[in-house]
Amino acid sequence: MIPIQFEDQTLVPLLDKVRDGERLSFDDGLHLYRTKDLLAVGYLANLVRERLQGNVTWFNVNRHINPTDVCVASCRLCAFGKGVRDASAYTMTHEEVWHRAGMGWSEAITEFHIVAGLHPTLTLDWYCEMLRGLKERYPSVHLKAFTMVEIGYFAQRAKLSVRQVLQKLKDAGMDSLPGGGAEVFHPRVRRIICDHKLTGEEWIETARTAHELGLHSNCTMLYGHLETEEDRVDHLVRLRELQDATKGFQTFIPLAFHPENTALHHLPRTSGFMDLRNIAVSRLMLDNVPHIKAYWVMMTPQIAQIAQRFGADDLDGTIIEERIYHDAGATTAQGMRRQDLLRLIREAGRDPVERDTLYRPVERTDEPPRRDALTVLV
Ligand code: V47
Repeated sequence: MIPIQFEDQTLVPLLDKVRDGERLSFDDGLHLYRTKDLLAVGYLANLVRERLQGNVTWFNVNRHINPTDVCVASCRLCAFGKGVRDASAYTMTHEEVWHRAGMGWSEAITEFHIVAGLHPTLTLDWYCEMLRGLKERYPSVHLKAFTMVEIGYFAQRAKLSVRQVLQKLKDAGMDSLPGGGAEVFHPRVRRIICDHKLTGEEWIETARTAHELGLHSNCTMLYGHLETEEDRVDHLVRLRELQDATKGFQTFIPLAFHPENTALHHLPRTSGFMDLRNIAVSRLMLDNVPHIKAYWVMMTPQIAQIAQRFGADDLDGTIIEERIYHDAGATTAQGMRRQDLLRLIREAGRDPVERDTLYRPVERTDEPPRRDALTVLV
């Protein structure tokens, strides 16, 4: 074995644990957040990443759709949600959603990522109809739709249980759920950044129910606002506990807080150091979650590329049109071409593999793209 020289020698016991595949403790997590030796943390995370995923970096060809930005929650962390009477707010019709879904490059999209504000009058039936219409028009496209927060809100409005809501959406075509809305579970932080959202426990229980119904989901953590290092480790440990029970999480996405146009605009943006550390620590703490996603819109393509050597094994995605981060001041592009994703991944020395939402490799041939995914595209 090649001898490793860590600048921070106190990390050597963690190297032994990681090499032995031993689970890291809460205190180990804190240690990883507090050391200045980022390269050592990255080295450890890379060991786990390569053990789980080899040299592969996964990417996908997807489109984000945000049917409405009207939101009753008015979270301090958010720049996307608008009041129902706000002149700049929008709500798409079903036809607009279906049409927008088909706009983009001439590439066969495998996933629609659908997230919206908590709209006070749109009904559960409206969302089910929207999903059915998407499935009818784009039958091969996976519908990754609605955060746990939206699910909780639908249940409250429709006076149904979370399980009933999830079942109805599943029957209408929802294939899996994205990981948003988790923020940081600790109630002290939640009270300040998103006081009208469901609690951390409710987020966990909603995810548990989704997994019990056979729906996969992702999970996230929003960092770089008012949370402490303990809050972050606590968040990761709680996700790890649920994953032990359900195995339903596919990927974890650390999300860097963007303060512009939010009620927390006085806070500084996260640094590259912090972004890479969160990728690495999550890879090390979430030993049972198969993938760690570097979301380039949020962390820039440059950092997302380096993240492929700090624990990440996924680079999401073509996206095409992004609103949540751009409303909060993101200066990254709206979308990325497939060939640019390939270039970024290859330059990082990784082998790009296109995936669908469930991490099955997607075969591309030189034949024309599938018609069913491209009715409006070409
Ligand atoms: O839930 C909102 C966060 C999330 C801000 O599952 C903000 O594959 C930073 O969850 N600054 C939505 N973050 C994005 C999300 C996501 C993204 C990419 C892939 C997947 C996936 C999920 O963005 C929200 C919230 O946590 N957010 N406002 C802000 N100002």
